[in-house]
Amino acid sequence: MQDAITSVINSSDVQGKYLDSSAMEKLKGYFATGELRVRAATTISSNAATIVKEAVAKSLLYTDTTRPGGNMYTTRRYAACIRDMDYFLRYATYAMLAGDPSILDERVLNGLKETYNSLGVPISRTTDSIQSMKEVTASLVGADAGKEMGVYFDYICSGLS
Ligand code: CYC
Repeated sequence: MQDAITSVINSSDVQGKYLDSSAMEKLKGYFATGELRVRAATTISSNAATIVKEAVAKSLLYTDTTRPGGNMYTTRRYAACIRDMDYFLRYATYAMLAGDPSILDERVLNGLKETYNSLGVPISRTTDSIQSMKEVTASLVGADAGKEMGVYFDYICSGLS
């Protein structure tokens, strides 16, 4: 896992250089948004269940996915789906705090598309539900932090597509 600081330092290190002005600008941007990130993570962690619940209501409930024959049908599968959404929210929050998406590649996306395909989990429904979490989260944490979280929700969606 990397974060905004280690990724800037690593890329200077491979070139054997001190941080140049563009690297410094990246760091400044990260530090300037530090409080925003921490505040958003606090709000998200105390509202995680509500965020998932509202996103399910917006994108999955009463669709063919929850009806007999749908991938969320039976409580076992419904629970697996809610759990996956909670994973996406939690890991997107970690990535937003770190200012770097690498944790998503390593711990969420690695092999996920293949797993979903083999279990018949519909990818487009999954990305719809992630987009709904993005909207619900933005309405809770405000536009600036919502935009920052959006980067990582979108990253998960592109990794699945
Ligand atoms: C299943 N989701 C799974 C499985 C994995 C993950 C590995 C197979 C094993 C299991 O059932 O637990 C995902 N596991 C993860 C992730 C991590 C991990 C991301 C990283 C922390 O350790 N079905 C739908 C919805 C969608 C859904 C659209 C929810 C958004 O129709 C999810 N995932 C879903 C379902 C299953 C599943 C229903 C169970 C499928 C089955 O067993 O038939």
